[in-house]
Amino acid sequence: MNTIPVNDNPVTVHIDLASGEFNPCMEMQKRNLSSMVMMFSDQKAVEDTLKNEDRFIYQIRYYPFITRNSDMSLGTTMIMPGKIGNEYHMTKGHFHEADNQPEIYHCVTGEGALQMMDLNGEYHSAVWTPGTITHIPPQFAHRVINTGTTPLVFVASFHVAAGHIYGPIESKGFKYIWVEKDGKPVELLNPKWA
Ligand code: M6P
Ligand code: ZN
Repeated sequence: MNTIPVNDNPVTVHIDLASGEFNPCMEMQKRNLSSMVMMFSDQKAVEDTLKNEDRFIYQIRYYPFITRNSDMSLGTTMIMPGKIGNEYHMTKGHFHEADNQPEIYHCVTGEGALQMMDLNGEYHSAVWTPGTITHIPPQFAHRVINTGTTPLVFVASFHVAAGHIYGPIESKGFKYIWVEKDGKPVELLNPKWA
């Protein structure tokens, strides 16, 4: 990671809504299938895909706005269209390390869904089109799914101090999975939760 500049003055950035490209950008991260093997429910489909390619699933870009006494971060994520077996491409999904940290997600391009779940299994999902904005309360894990045929881009606004926890999602996933059935996206009970 580049050194984060402390800047008490206003900062303006530019985002290309079609690609999620961000200028200036402090950090970029690419996630390929091999870095999120446990997140997909059809492990045979994961194995078969990896035999041919380590498929590029999504890209994260972000810029932290740090002043001497505040911090905010703005990120974009671009998820490629596609499926692993019948399950749509998606982000890994995470809880925040800090239990008082919310986040706002804003869909700017593409079609998809946001799923949210707390540690007791309380589950919510929201269908997304460009312009949809969802407030994710503290203590809800969050994951975005691209159910369309074009890249999905969303903007995220969060405090740098929120942090990421992936373990619970890696081991048990969300309560529901988003799969294609008869050409349409449907939400099915995750076999790991049955
Ligand atoms: C958003 C923010 C980031 C997050 C990214 C991808 O841009 O919430 O903090 O890293 O989405 O999500 P994940 O970390 O679950 O792969
Ligand atoms: Zn988050």
